[in-house]
Amino acid sequence: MSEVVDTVPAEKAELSKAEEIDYDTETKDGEIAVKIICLGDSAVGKSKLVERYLMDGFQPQQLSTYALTLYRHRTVVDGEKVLIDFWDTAGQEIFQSMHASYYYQAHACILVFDATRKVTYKNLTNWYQEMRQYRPEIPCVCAVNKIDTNMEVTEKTFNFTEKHKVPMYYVSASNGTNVVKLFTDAISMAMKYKKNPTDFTDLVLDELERDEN
Ligand SMILES: Nc1nc2c(ncn2[C@@H]2O[C@H](COP(=O)(O)OP(=O)(O)O)[C@@H](O)[C@H]2O)c(=O)[nH]1
Ligand SMILES: [Mg+2]
Repeated sequence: MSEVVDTVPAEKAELSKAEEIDYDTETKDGEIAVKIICLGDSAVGKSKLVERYLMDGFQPQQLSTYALTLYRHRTVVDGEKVLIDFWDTAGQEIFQSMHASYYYQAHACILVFDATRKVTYKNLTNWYQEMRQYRPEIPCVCAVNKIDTNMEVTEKTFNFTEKHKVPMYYVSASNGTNVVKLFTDAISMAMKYKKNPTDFTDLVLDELERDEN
């Protein structure tokens, strides 16, 4: 993990700034700050999807500490200024588990699997369960990616959707199908959640912190 630190010294100053965001509050510019995490097996297309959504001019930042990549995006939704940090894994997913800090303060989750590799669908359940341990209430969407190589998959329904009440999006990072829809929905859900958090764990932690002070 520390290899990453050594390869991007020039970006370090930026990184510490990025790390300092408290996603539970507004930014100093009065933006709503939301954190959206991407989860799924290695090579399902998580990074390509974010890059496709953000298109060009994007300089992802390697966050050294947790082996992750941060994509910071600013936009306006319904007249409100929003800062969105998409957190993307940078290799740690091969261990089938992410560090707790990856989940910390996340407002929404995008789960991704690969239409050409069944095992990546099977593993969704593990990712989902791990995420729920840390974030019991956050909205979650699911993307079956690479439909450009397997169009038949779009005829299928998935038990996962029913079971966990997670909407499914049939997408392709390669040709762009449904990518904007996936991300704009995830952003609006994250904003909704932030404005009206029902996350019991958060409330409990807040209470505990208050007691300590
Ligand atoms: N055909 C096709 N290939 C894709 C698509 N999205 C990603 N890939 C390929 O899948 C591989 C893994 O993508 P990447 O974004 O690095 O996966 P990650 O490990 O989940 O971040 C790369 O070779 C991509 O070019 C897609 O929608 N269609
Ligand atoms: Mg990646």
